[in-house]
Amino acid sequence: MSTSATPSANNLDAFLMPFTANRQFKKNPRLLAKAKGVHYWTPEGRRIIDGTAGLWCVNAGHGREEIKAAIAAQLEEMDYAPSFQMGHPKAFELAARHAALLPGDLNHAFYCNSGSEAVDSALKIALAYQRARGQGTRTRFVGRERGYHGVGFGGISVGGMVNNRKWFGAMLPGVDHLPHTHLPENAFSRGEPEHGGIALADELERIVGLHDASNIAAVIVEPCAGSTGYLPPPKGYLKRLREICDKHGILLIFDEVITGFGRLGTGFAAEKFGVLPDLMTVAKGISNATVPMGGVFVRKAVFDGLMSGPENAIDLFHGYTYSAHPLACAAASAVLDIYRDEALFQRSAELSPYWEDGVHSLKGLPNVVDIRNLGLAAGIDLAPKGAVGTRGYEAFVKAFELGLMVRQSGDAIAMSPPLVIEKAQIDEIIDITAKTIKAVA
Ligand code: PXG
Repeated sequence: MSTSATPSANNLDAFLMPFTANRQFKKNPRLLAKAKGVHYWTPEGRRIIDGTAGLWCVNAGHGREEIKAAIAAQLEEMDYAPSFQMGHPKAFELAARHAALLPGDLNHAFYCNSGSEAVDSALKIALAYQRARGQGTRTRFVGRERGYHGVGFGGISVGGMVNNRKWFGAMLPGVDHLPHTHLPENAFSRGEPEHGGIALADELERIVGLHDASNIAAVIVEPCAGSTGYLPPPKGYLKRLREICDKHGILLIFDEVITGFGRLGTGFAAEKFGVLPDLMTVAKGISNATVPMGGVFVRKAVFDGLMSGPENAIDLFHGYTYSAHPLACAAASAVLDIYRDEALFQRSAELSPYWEDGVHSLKGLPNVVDIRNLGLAAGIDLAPKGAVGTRGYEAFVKAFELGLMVRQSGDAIAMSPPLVIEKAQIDEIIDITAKTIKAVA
C-alpha cells in the first residue's frame, strides 16, 4: 500500500485540498475539530475566534441546535427525494418562504448545492430566457475584473481573478469584463466609496457599443465583491448598471452568495442598494453552511418567459440530483426561523458602525495601505513584501496562531464574523488583528 492509502486521521496525504498549498500545509497543518457559537477549537483544544463565519457562510453561528433538530427530523422522515417530475413538501414551502423574504418580484427559486452551481445555473437560465423570448442571439455575458463567481466553467469565465482562470484554457466564449471597482482615490473609505461609481458603470455602454446589445444576455456582478479582498461598490454604481441594462434589454444578475442573508445589514444587497436584479444567486448563509445548498432567485418576467412553451414540455433542461435536497431544505427553513426570531439581519446593521470603527482603528499600523468595510465585513490591504501574497499569508498564519481565523486574498485580509458576534468579541478580533499586523511588519 502506498503511504497515501494508509487509513488514519493523522495521514494527511490522500486528501487533495482545495485552494491550498498542500505540501506546505501538511508540514504544518491547521486543523479544526469542533465549533460552537463564534468559535472553533483545534484537536488540541486551542480556541480560535471565527472572524470569517467559516468561509463567509456560518451567519447564525456554529452548532445551532434548531438546525440540527430540523435536519435530524427530516432524516428520520425522508432522507432523499428527487425533484425531477416530482417533489416534496419542504421544497415548495422553502421556495414560498424565500419568495416572501426576497425584495420585489424575485418570487421564484431554483435550488442547487453551492454558489458555483448557482452561478452556472443563473447563466444558463439567462440564456434560456433570452432564447424563449425570441432573443436567441443574446449569448454573451459581461462579468467584472476581480469578480469571484465560484469555480464552474461559467463562473471562472465571468469571474476576474487571474489565478482561478489562467490554468483552465479557453473557458466560455463571448465574455467581456467591466473594470473592477477598487480606485486609489477611495482608499480608507468608510462604507460605500464616494468616487467613480458612474464612470465605472458607464464602461458597460462601451462594451454594448462594441458588441451591440442584441448579442448580450446578461451582466453578472457581486454587489460588493467578496473574495478579492472586499470591495464595496462606489456610490451610484449599481443603480447605473441597472439603468444601462434596462435600456438595452440585458439581464442583471447579482451574485449574492456572500452578501445574501444579512451580511450587509439587510436581507440582501439588493435591498441595501435599492437595486433589483433580474436574477440573484445565493448559497452559504442560505443553510448556515450545515448542509450544502445554493439557489437562483428569478423575477416574475424571467420565470414567465421560461413558462412560454407547451404545458407538457420541460421548461428548463437543467437541474441536479440534489436540487432541493430534503436535508438542505429542512436546514434552510430552520435557518430562516433563526434569522427572523433573532432579527439577525437587523443585528448585522446595528453592529456595523461598531465594526466599522473597529476595523478603521487599524489605520496607521505598519504596512496598512487600505481598509474597506460595509455591513459586517471588511478588507484590509497590506503592502506586499516580496512576492504578492507573502505578507498576506504570513498574516493569515500568524492570526491563526494568535487565535483568530481570517481570510487571505493576495496581501489583503478579509473578515466577516458570524452575525451573532458580540461587541466584546469584535474587540477581540480587532485586537488580535492589530497584533498580527505588527507581527508581520
Ligand atoms: N459567488 C460568490 C460571490 C462567492 O463568494 C461563490 C460564488 C461560489 O460558491 P461555492 O459554494 O461554490 O464555493 C462564492 C464562494 C474566500 C472564499 O476566501 C470565498 C468563497 C468561497 C471560498 C473562499 O473569500 N466564495
